[in-house]
Amino acid sequence: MYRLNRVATMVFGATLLAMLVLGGSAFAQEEKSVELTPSRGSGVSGTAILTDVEDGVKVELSMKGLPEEGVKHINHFHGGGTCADDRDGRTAPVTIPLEPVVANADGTGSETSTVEDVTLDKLLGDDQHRFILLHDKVKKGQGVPPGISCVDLPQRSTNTTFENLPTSGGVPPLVLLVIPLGLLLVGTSAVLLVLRRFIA
Ligand SMILES: [Cu+2]
Repeated sequence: MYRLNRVATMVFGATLLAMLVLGGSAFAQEEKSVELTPSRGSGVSGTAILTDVEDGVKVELSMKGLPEEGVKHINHFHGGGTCADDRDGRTAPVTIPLEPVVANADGTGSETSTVEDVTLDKLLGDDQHRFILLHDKVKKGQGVPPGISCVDLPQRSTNTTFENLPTSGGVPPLVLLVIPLGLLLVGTSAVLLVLRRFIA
């Protein structure tokens, strides 16, 4: 009786710990990498890595092929359109500004921003088409300069009216981990409870 209780406690404890560790790391590692491609013949391309962090989503932009050293390139999330629209001259509005990218001598440039109070799921799964757009050099009196590099963000939500992008991820990995571990926990506890009653 005493031993069985101890075993039950240990199994329960170990399973709980595994759930926390696996669940926690799955959350921390949730990230999405997308490639920006040149617009308007700019030759400017790059990578954006979006990562779920504690207070929001971290956005790391790494560009190459920037034409002029020291030039500051503003860039944003835009919502309600696509890169194709922008390339056709119909640019959807800015929804989230990011830190500017400043060009190095070799044409590279990067920035890191944290979009607060949002999750990757929400950013990718909301009911708006979002894209990241990097703009040309700001000139006085010109307003927002044209986009020179762009990427459409994948949308993984199914409960929206926008259906022209295939849903990719399905159930998030965290849920996939927690469900079997939860079942294991419940199952083990139940077996041990029955065993305990049976022996006692
Ligand atoms: Cu913009």
